[in-house]
Order: sequence, then C-alpha cells, then structure tokens
Amino acid sequence: MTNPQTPHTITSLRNRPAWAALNEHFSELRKMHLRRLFAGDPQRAERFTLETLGLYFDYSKNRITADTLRLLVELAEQSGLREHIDAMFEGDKINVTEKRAVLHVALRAPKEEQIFADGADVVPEVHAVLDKMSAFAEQVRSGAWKGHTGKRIRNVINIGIGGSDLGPVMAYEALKYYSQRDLNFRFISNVDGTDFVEATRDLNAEETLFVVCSKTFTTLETMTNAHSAREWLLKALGDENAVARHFVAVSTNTAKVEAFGIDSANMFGFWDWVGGRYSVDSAIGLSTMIAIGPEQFHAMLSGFHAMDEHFRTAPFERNLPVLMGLLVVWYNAFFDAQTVAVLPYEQYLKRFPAYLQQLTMESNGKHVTLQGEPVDYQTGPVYWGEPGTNGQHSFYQLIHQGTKIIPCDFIAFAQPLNPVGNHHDLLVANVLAQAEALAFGRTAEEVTAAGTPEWLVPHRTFEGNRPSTTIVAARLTPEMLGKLVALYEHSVFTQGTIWQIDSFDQWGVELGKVLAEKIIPEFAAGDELPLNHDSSTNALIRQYRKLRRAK
Ligand code: G6Q
Repeated sequence: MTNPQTPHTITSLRNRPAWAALNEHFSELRKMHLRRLFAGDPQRAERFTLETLGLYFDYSKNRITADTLRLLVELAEQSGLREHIDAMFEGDKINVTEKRAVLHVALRAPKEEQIFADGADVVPEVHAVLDKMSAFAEQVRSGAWKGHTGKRIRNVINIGIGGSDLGPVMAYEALKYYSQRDLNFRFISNVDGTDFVEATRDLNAEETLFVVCSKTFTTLETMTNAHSAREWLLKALGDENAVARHFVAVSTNTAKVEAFGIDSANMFGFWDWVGGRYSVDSAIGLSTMIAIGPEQFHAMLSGFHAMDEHFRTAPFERNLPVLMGLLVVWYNAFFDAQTVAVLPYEQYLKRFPAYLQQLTMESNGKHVTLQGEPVDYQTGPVYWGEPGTNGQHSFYQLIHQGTKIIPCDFIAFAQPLNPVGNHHDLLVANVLAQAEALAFGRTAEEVTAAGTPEWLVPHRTFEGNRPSTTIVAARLTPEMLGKLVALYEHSVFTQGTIWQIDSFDQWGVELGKVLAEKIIPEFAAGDELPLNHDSSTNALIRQYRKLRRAK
C-alpha cells in the first residue's frame, strides 16, 4: 500500500525527461577526459567556480560540461526541488513517515523572522531557549555557577549519542581555537564502559558538570552513561542534592528529565521538528556554547542562516548546496560511484567527516520512496574522510590509482589559525596538488620522458580524470563552520528530493535496538533457557556466557 501522506505529483525518477536526457548525455561524456575539457575551454575554471558567502567553490575538476549542468538543473526542477524547499521552510510535514515538520532552519532564524509549525511561530521559542542557554553558559564560563561544594566548574562532559553527540563533539573540536581554555570538555557516547571510565578517571567530581543530551531521554546508551555519571558523582560527594548543581539536561521530554532528578529549571528544550542529526545548532549545542561563548555561538548560527537563505533563494545553477547535491546524484547514478570522500585540510575539522557520515548516511540511506515503493536506482553514497595531509599517506593511493571512482570534496582555508613557520603553505600546496594530480594524472608518455624504465611505466602512470571539488575560505570561524554544515545539510536535502526518499526518518536503526533488548536478559539466564534465534546468534550467546564465566 502506498503512503496516504504523500501527494503523487512527482513522476518516478527514471520517467523524468531530464533523467533520460542525462543518461544519453552520459554515454557521450563518460570517456571524455578532464585534460580535454580543460584544454578545450580556457575559461573552464571560471565557468565552473562559484564565489559566494565567503566560499570559493571550484567544481571545474568534475566530469561535467555546461550541458551536464543544464540537465542536472532540469532534473532538480522536474523533481520538485523548488516546491520541496518551500515546503520545508513553510513548516509542512515533509518528514512524512514520522508526520513531522523539518525546521532546523528555524533554529538559526533571526528574532525578527517568522517560521510556523502547526500554525504557531516557533522563532520566539527558539530565541527564548537561546537566551536561557546564553545565561547558563556565561555562568559556567565566569565561574558564577558553582558545584555542590562551592568550587567552580572546570570540566564539562557531554553525555549523548548519535545526533546528541556527533554535532557537539564536531563543533567543539572545529571551534576549539575559540574556546575558553581553562575549561576542559569531554564527550561520552558509547555504552562501552571504557568511554565513561576514560572520560572521568582523572577528574574531580566537585568541578565537573554533566550535560545530558537526549531528545527522548530514553536512549539506552545515554541513560546508562547518565546513571553511571550520577553514581560516580554521588560516590564522590555523598549527597543527592549535588545532582542539581552537577547535571543539566537537553531534551524534549520534561517528565523523564525530572524523573532522573534533574530540576526542569536546568533543562534546555527543543522540539520534535528538530531531527537528531540536524540538532547541533539547537540546545544540543550547549556544550559548544559553553566552550566558545554565546557571541561566537550566535556567529555560528548566522553562518547557518546565511546558507539557508542562499539555498532558499539562489537560482539552482548558482546555488551551492544544489550544485553539490546534483554532483553527488550525477556520480552516484551514472558513474556508479559508491562513495564520497570529504577531505578537510584543517586539523580542527578532524571530526567533520564523522559528523557528515551520520548527516548524509542516516538521511539518505533509504531503499523505498516516499510512497513506500522500492527504488530502482542508487540512493545515498557512503561518506567518509580524514583530515589532510594524513590521508595522503594512507588511502589516497586507491583514489589515484585504484579501480573505483571516488569523488572528493577538498576543504581548505587561506589563513591558518595557528601560524607556525611555513606549515600552512605546505598544507595548502598539498591540497591543490592532490586535486591537480587526481584530475590530470600523468600519462605514460610523460612518465617515459622522465626516464622511467619501460617495465615500471604502467605502475607510475596516473590515468587522472578523477573528480573533485575544492572549497576554499579565508579562515575557519564559527560563522564559516555554520555555513559549511548547512551546505552539506541542504546538499543532502537536494539529493533526497531527487531520489524521492524521506531524508528525515531513520527506521533502519530500530531493528538492532529491539533485538538487543531481547538478548540482554538472555545473557543473565542460565543455559537451560532455550534460545530461539538463528543458530549463529544462539551459539554466540552461549559462547559469551561461557567466556564471561571463565574470567
Ligand atoms: C539522528 C538520530 C539519532 C539520535 C540518537 C540519540 O537523527 O535520530 O542519531 O540522535 O539516537 O537520540 P536521543 O537524542 O533521543 O538520545
């Protein structure tokens, strides 16, 4: 049965005229080398570079022509991208399977804007929470917020997982340069006790504040870690009243927060129209705000908002997230590219690829359309990456000379945050060189002319024609981080719209959780309890029981 929530106005992907045209266009373009495309058009770099919002977005080293771009834009139009963008900003319930609006754009809307969900303007509530966060963050930063024994807070530990962890840890690491250095920040996510123990072992409970982040306040990992944190604190301080000074919560579930023993005055709320992986700029970012201060946090929000406005208003052919999303669709559909590598040449962005993995793969890892019909085309690619130059000494070999096509996003900044000698020139020279080498390679003739023995020539030849996009900005600032995150958010939206999937649900994470709940009591039960999983899982449970006893 198809989904009664969704209008059937969009033609299925393969029947959209631009899709057929792209297919035909691809058969002409697939053999075309970037060397020829550049040689044939001295203006190519200029033609395929977009400079806006402080970003220099060079997509000329992609395997496209002006025709490709025209057809991709037509595909976006025929996919209802314009209408879908408007529907998101108007608070329509575009997360159809969960019947929810998708309004992370409201989290960064300036006070004077109005954005409606279910008939109510949500912007005043957003700013009320931001104000409450700011007041609290200032108290912690200034030392006015004291622990139970009167000592100031020195350690802030975020407990959360998935969207309630990856955003905070990525943003904290990305903006560490701007952080208050007499505060120590840690992040506990994994239910593996090691994560908890290593994060707390050298800390004084009297100086430690836990920020428990959970939209639902029921997530197994987070609740387990929060209870262990409570025990750890009480063991050190010996008084239940200490909880109020050492725990705050970020959640949508007041009842559960209170049941845990956290005063609702110390709870920071958000709303069901904020998806976990789109929540870094909500109260889930509280630890980031404590680190960098309210002013810089607001600067980050203004960066997000600038990209939102660009996405909402710029024509598709000059719209950064649309172009980025269309390139992903192009390689994924026609070149059979399975992955996208995100390669930031900025150490502070070391957690950015991990953050993007959730954003992109939880959003677009879907196998049915909004109508519940199986797709007959590829959807979301695997996103992965590492900061440069480290990757060059590890996996770049495969990108240069392997048998797979891996489109790369290179990200670089002109001004170093930490200038040391000539490090930064070396860093930036490397990123430009990598993109150049991938695109143009080194022909057998060139290798031979350099005096390489004949037998070695095939090994030293680089075929090139490997696509990449290079994004350059002046400096990594909170505002720029906001722009970059929103760029990827809206690229994901563009892709999901073309594929006609629900980019905002995540049913795929449910089954494993349900099965784990069944297995937990089976560990405790004796061997006489019959197990009714498959034979492999049954044997693994018995083996675990046996090895556990053996210690
Ligand atoms: C993100 C997902 C998921 C979620 C975590 C944590 O979009 O919904 O990663 O963020 O499962 O959920 P809670 O915040 O409810 O603990």
